[in-house]
Amino acid sequence: MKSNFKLLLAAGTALAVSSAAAFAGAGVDAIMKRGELLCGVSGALGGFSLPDSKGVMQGLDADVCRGIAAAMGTKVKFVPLTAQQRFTALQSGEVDILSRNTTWTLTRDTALGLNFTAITYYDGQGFMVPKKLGVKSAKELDGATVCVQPGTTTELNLADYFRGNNMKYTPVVIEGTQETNAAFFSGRCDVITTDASGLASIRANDAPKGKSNDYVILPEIVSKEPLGPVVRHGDDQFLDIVKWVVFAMLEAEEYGITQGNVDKMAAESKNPGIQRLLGKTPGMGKNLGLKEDWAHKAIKAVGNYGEVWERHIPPLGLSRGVNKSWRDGGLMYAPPVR
Ligand SMILES: N[C@@H](CCC(=O)N[C@@H](CS)C(=O)NCC(=O)O)C(=O)O
Repeated sequence: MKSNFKLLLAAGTALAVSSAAAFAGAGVDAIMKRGELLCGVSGALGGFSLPDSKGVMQGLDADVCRGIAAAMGTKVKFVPLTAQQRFTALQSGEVDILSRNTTWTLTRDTALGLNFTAITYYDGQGFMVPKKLGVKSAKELDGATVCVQPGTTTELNLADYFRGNNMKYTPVVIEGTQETNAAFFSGRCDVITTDASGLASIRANDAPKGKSNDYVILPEIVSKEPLGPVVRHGDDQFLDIVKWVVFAMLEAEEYGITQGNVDKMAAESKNPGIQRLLGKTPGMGKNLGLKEDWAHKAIKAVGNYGEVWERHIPPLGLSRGVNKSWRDGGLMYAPPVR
């Protein structure tokens, strides 16, 4: 029995290795042939991905995909996915990439057959309660009913936090942001928990009209939630492209290259780093298997990382904090484009 299992395992590994080799670049080829990047988003989270009144997907996660598509010279199509659906959708090829407030963890990066690429938002999990409960700290939540979404790190951290603090809670597990928020705002649970950015978004966008100040986000941040785009195992070229488009957006901010001045910078700048980034000095594009103006196109489409951030996140009432560039004391740091 045991040796059979080992054999099966070996066969499985061999298959995985050979299919990975066969698929090198396959994702990129498919995207290029289709002329469209299929980007899995939440679609229900203001600031990250939410359609505007014209039906155009807006937000930081959406713009990351727009930047990647621009660098590849393709269109982009957004596919809204719940937390529960997202990994299967990526594994099955329904989408090419997830840019969907998704936390980088070891298990997701390995056992799920996925590759995290870069961190586009440093976050952490928090709790929100109605002000009228008079709760000031998460330590006072013993016995609470907590609304939480399935298939999230949130669910796991919640269990860890309450166990670690010797507190009890009753989870109310509901799939889908709108459904979860509705449950919270109608009083089906005392507390809602998710990424702090998600809480700010829910308070700003989903609270009953004029009532957002009736809800408070408690001061405790109980986990690390590094959020960023995810791709499938097996296409290193696509992994590189996604990673380096994000890094290019960060590096553009370091150089002061913006959506407004990128053409002028490309034409006039004598800075060797800028010339390399914007393809004036060739080589970077070739290394990625893209045209030399890949980063120029991405910045032209959405701006640098700071511009994307400023466009979408301040309306949630959040300040840049650790998501500032390392030059301003934050954690956003890109390896050099060279
Ligand atoms: N970052 C966490 C949580 C992400 C998450 O899915 N959060 C919820 C609440 S903000 C969400 O986006 N739900 C949208 C949906 O399921 O439609 C994770 O990767 O597991």
